[in-house]
Amino acid sequence: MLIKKPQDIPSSEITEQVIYLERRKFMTSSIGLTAAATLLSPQTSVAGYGGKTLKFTKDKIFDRKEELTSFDKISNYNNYYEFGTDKYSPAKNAQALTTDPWSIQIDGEVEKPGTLHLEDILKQNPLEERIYRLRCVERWSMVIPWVGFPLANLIKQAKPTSKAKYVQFETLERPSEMSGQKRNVLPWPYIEGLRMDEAMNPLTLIAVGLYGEVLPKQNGAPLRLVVPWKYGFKSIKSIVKITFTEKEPVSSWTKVAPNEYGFYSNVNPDVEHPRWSQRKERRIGDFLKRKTLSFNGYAEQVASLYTGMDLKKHF
Ligand SMILES: Nc1nc2c(c(=O)[nH]1)N[C@H]1C(S)=C(S)[C@@H](COP(=O)(O)O)O[C@H]1N2
Ligand SMILES: [Mo]
Repeated sequence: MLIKKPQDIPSSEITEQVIYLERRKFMTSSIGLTAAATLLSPQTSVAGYGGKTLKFTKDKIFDRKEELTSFDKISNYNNYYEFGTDKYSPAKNAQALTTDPWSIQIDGEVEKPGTLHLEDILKQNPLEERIYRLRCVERWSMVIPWVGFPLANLIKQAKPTSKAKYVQFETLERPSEMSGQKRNVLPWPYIEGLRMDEAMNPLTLIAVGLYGEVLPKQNGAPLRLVVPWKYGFKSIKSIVKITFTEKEPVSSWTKVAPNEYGFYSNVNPDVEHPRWSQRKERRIGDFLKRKTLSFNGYAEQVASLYTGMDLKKHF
């Protein structure tokens, strides 16, 4: 479904497509991927994964020229409470999740509610690579080469009504496969939300891949949200439902601790988390901390969404 073998791809598409492998061209078939990976230092940003390869274009605008976090770190240091509350459990426990077949329910204030199958979503939404920083509220960050498509495309296809002011997202609830859901650490299913203009912003991505390959389960397969100017918890994983609403959604984190996790959750070094300062962060792999940037460095693209709002109040 996601995958086309090279022989299935018409030559016209081959000239258009930019495969992630371009970046690691030096690792050609003469030297096996695993063998090559072991020759490189742990700091080198390459995938060593062998997952199914995706077909996508690459937008130069989003190549930040920052060192990418390695595939190994991105896929072994995760927050995904459905699979355990520590960072190392999801890589192990998420493998139990069935991600195929997968469908998403679209409902609420839309002209075209219904159930969309992942295959159809992917047929209608061409993929591109976006390199984004992810800043977790817990003060660590990564630079991640996602593969996905703008959420705006999907929203336009659903045709929201004039009453649709917000978008609510829901993760799968399946305790038989999601072992963490047997504990009440969060209200399940995991819920997140965006204001309509945030959801429509061209930066807002639905990711289905990482390092050119199908998203690992621990990173939210088969599809997850990525909102790079907000704290990581906004980027909800394994989405099964998108609801358009008139009222502001209440996220799982807001339900648990409204004083710590507000609706907006913009990366803002000037607003302290009640238990710690947000001025600095540690890029995974670095020893020294770095300054956290306003809107995680995306102020130019998104600051105007919040003109006139007091972001200390609307944290
Ligand atoms: N369904 C779901 N989505 C989730 C979470 C979660 O626990 N459950 N954790 C969030 C948090 S706190 C972060 S920092 C990011 C981490 O994404 P990553 O593991 O791909 O880096 O996922 C977010 N999405
Ligand atoms: Mo997070």
